[in-house]
Amino acid sequence: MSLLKCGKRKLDLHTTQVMGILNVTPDSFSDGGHLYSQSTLSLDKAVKHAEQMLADGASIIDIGGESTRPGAAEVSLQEEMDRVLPVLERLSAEVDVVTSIDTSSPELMREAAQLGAGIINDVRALGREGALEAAAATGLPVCVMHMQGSPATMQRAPSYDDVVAEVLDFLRQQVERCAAAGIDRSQVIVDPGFGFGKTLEHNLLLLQQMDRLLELGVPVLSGTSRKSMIGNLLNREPDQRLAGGLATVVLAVERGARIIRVHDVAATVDAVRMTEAVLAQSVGN
Ligand code: 7PM
Repeated sequence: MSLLKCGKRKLDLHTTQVMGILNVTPDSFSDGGHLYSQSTLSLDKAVKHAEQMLADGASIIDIGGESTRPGAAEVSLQEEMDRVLPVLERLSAEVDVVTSIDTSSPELMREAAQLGAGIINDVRALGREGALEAAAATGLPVCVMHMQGSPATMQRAPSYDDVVAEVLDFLRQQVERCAAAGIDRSQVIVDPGFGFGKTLEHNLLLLQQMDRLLELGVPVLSGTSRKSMIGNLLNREPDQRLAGGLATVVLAVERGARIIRVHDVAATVDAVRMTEAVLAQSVGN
């Protein structure tokens, strides 16, 4: 369960790893006349951001080109590819780090693997037509996440009888489905999907009982960074959610999460190291 084979690189999950979020947003400077519709300027900025996160202690850079914000419209495949692939190409050539690709598109999974991606991270748990087969064909580790509904509608009326049991059942089924498709169990990561079709109470309960996901025997990823579960509880805007977010990081690490997905890498790495030191300390002199 503890060594991920991310293409050319390996990732040791004996200790908790921090995944830095690299958002690649639409580019207002694009002239549309290039192979990829992104300017050198925005590419340079993305590479610099990734390098900073690496210097701050991230071991994975998560590249996402599709906004999965509640209520967001879906972006076209071409748009998503135009945002993600140039950045991935630059990072593969210039930065020594494992990249993960936040996508549900089988076409992008295949292209990204060709360009050196290390992990496939799919908030739709390989649910799109052809996604499971595409992910399996890459031979890369996959992160499967729980979501109730779709990004467009998921926050309208989230409802569960027992949210922890239902998320656990779903993730168990996804591990089996991946294994049946030829993805080694040791290369599957599960994620409860904070904020994806969950009320504040659902999110708090999932974090409180995150250790129940460990029975699946695969690494758990936790992504709470700047999310509304923090904002709603503390009444804070996204740029004021770091302290609340760090509290969730400490709790997730204590409950056995092995990958922490965040915007604020430096502060998170400190919180993770501190938490792990306390957990590892044994009685002595
Ligand atoms: C707008 C709203 C943009 C929400 C982006 C988001 C997760 C993820 C995201 C997660 C995994 C965000 C989300 N969240 N992948 N991708 N787990 N595995 O807040 O929780 O970053 S996108």
